This record gives sequence, C-alpha cells and structure tokens, in this order.
Amino acid sequence: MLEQRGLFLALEGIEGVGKSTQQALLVGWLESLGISATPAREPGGTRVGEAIREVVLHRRDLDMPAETELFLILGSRAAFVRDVVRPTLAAGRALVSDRFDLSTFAYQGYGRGLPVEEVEQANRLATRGLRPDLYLVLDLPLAEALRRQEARGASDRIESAGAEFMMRVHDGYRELARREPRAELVEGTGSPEEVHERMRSVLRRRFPETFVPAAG
Ligand code: T5A
Repeated sequence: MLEQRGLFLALEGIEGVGKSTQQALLVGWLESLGISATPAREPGGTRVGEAIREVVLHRRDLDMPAETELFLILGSRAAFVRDVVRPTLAAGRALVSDRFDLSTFAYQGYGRGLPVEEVEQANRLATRGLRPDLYLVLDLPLAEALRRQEARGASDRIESAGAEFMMRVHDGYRELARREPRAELVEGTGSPEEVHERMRSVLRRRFPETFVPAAG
C-alpha cells in the first residue's frame, strides 16, 4: 500500500483507443507490486454518477445543449471526487480512472466548441481543485481507433456525434497533452501488452520512488 496519500492515475483518449483494456492491465500490475488499486470510470462511479451517465450517454431522445451536457458531467464528477477519489486516496490506495477531466476539456471544449478556459474554470468547482497525479493519454490514428470501436459494437450518444467532432477531440487531446505537465502521450499501437509496457516505463520514469526498476 502507498503511504500517506495514494496515487491518482487517469487514463484518457478517444473511444476505442484501449483505455479499459489498459486499466485492467495496470490494476493487475499495481496489485502484483503490492499496491492496492481501485478501478473506476467517468462519468459514473457513484449512484448519482451512474444515473447521470445513463442520461448523458444513452438518452438519444433528449435534445441537449452542450452546456447541459457539460454540467451533467461535472455534476457526476463532483460526487465522484467526494465519494470515490478522496476516500480512495486517503486510504493510501491507487485509483486508476477510465477518464477524468481531460475528457471534458477534449469533448465539451475542443469537440463541442465550448471555450476551453471556461470549461476548466467550471471543472475546478466540481473537483475543488483535486487533480490526477498523472494523465496517461493513449494516442492512436483516428481511423484505427474507429476500427477498434466498430469491432467492439454499439456506440453511445456522444460517440455518435460524427467524424469531424471526433477529429476535433482527437486533435484536442494532443494539444492538451502538449500543454499539461501532468500528462504523457502514450503510443496506443501494437498489442495490449506492448502498450502496457509503455505505460510501465512512463510510471517508472515519473514516480521512480514508487516504481523502482527492480519492482517489475
Ligand atoms: N465523455 C466522458 C465526455 O464527453 N466528457 C467527459 O468529461 C467524460 C468523462 C464515455 C463517453 O463519455 C464521454 C466520452 C465517451 O463518449 P465510455 O464508454 O466510458 O464512454 O468510454 P469509451 O472511450 O467510449 O470506451 P471504449 O470502450 O470505446 O474505449 P476504450 O476503453 O478506450 O477501449 P477498449 O479498451 O474498450 O478497447 C476497444 C476495443 O479495442 C480492442 C478491445 O479488445 C476492444 O474490442 N483493443 C485492442 N485491439 C488491438 N490492439 C490493442 N492494443 C487493443 N487494445 C484494445
């Protein structure tokens, strides 16, 4: 178990890039090192968050301005931070979240066209300033991510927003990863194991005291 405060890792990137796959591998690896790790996802992770997720992702019958989508997602995040993130970190555990606030900047900011700075400001209210220790931003050519997503099946309300939207989100992630010191762009091509090994290298480099080379 990590001492004092735990470690907060957020997996980010467009749909189909491999976040869920890498989350499972990362949690397994952390546990094998004796680090208790909790997987979570956003939007969701709490009862109210899962109810919001249902509305935001699956209620295609609802016409929703981008601002409504934003505030619903931030509403879910406020509960997630209070009820999942803070208690997990206070217990000294690692939290591996499938998406966090970089998703909001990429999708509602770059994708939907809301001013990114204002989105960041509203997000600070939801998180009360709590931020991940590291964002692992998986990067794939858009066409490859779409192929993987199609192979996986059913798309949600946001995924169905079209190719131009997805391109803006894709480019937005690259821009965000460039300017966010806590973000690392991780090449998503190759087998899941190869991508996982890249993640391990990043974690060893970023947190050498936690992930000493001999630790696997
Ligand atoms: N959203 C979310 C916002 O708009 N704003 C926000 O602030 C937040 C938090 C969430 C939706 O909500 C939006 C964005 C999203 O539209 P979701 O279902 O939680 O949706 O997340 P998705 O990204 O849609 O999940 P996906 O399952 O599509 O993508 P993943 O998790 O990135 O990919 P994964 O691991 O499921 O893999 C997809 C397929 O590829 C295969 C897998 O087996 C799977 O079939 N695969 C690989 N194939 C070859 N090589 C590899 N290395 C592979 N890795 C995985």
